[in-house]
Amino acid sequence: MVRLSWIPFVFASLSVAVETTQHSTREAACTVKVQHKPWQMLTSAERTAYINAELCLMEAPTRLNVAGSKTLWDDLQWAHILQANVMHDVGHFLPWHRYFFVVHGNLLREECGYTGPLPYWDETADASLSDLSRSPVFQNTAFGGTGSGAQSYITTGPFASLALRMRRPGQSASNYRISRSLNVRSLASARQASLDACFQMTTYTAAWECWGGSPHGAGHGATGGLMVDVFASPGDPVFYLHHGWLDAMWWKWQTLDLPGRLTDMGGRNVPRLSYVQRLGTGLPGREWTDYHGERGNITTLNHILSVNELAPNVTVGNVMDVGGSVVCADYIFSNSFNATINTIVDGFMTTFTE
Ligand SMILES: *[C@@H]1O[C@H](CO)[C@@H](O)[C@H](O)[C@H]1NC(C)=O
Ligand SMILES: *[C@@H]1O[C@H](CO)[C@@H](O)[C@H](O)[C@H]1NC(C)=O
Ligand SMILES: *[C@@H]1O[C@H](CO)[C@@H](O)[C@H](O)[C@H]1NC(C)=O
Ligand SMILES: [Cu+2]
Repeated sequence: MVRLSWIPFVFASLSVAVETTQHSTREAACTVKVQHKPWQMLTSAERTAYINAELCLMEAPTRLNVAGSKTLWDDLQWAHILQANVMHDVGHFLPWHRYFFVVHGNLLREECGYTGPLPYWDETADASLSDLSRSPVFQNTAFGGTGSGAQSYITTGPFASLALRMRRPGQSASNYRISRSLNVRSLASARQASLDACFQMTTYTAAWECWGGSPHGAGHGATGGLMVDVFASPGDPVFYLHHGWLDAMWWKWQTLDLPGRLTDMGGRNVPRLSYVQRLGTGLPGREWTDYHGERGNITTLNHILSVNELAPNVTVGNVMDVGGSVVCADYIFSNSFNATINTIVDGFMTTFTE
């Protein structure tokens, strides 16, 4: 069973070809926006199409050809494994995971012909369930259920026999599978009180650490197993649903103060030593922290986001606007989420006027 110290982390959305050169990023315009939509709001036909597209990605041949990788699924997981000590515990945590979500969605479209919405997990809605196995996410026709046995491997759903191969930087694992340990308790940090604290932050520098704390821990902790592995969690397709939700929260926060929050960036650029010591990796090398002219220990809009060779490098500035050419998406929020947010926003509006 995988058990690692869980530290707040991040994630993200979709789009259109971006060509980068050393000095400029030329982007195609955003013409057709992709919907980022709660899994709970997808029709059953849309759910089936998404699951089938994920299964296709899990069979698609590797593009990275790194040791041990056979499929694009391995490649995506590898990009996250390799950069676990680069893009966690830092200001670019949210932008990096937004871009990772986008790249995953683009691969579904390019490689598997997927045309539907990109789902996220409305964790606030599921936080009030008595048992997480009742969630629409964890049904046998969706992502399957909890794990069992010594390894806590899942035994139900379309991904029960998925062979995973990547686990830690510098090593490939002998095949393993998705482990889970569903528990609704961890979704308490997706409840209104927890979101409330983050929505009230007035600067990105304060907000990212809040989003990277309790809300980020919610879906990772509630799914358990592989999802609490800071390196290899994208092996479980629920990872994208969870980070899509976290990204929806960040985007909702951004929209509460536009256009200012399209350029509000900050936070440390390099993880704390204590964080990387827990990971056992050491600090990221200069190739990740001091490139393309960016210097210092503060994340800026010029910071480069890389998913290895799976997609072009972009900058943090390129992904700040969900309606921009790199992400090119529309976030769809449920009625129940809107009600939660309205309560929060009304709450602090009242505070301001008192
Ligand atoms: C970066 O800044 C953070 C505080 O914001 C500090 O904890 C960390 O040690 C710094 N890292 C480096 C490499 O300067
Ligand atoms: C993307 O960024 C990474 C990290 O700085 C760098 O190593 C890589 O060479 C860049 N790739 C391209 C195509 O510029
Ligand atoms: C949620 O609120 C947004 C505007 O803030 C609105 O566009 C959307 O239609 C609402 N969602 C539902 C399901 O009513
Ligand atoms: Cu991550």
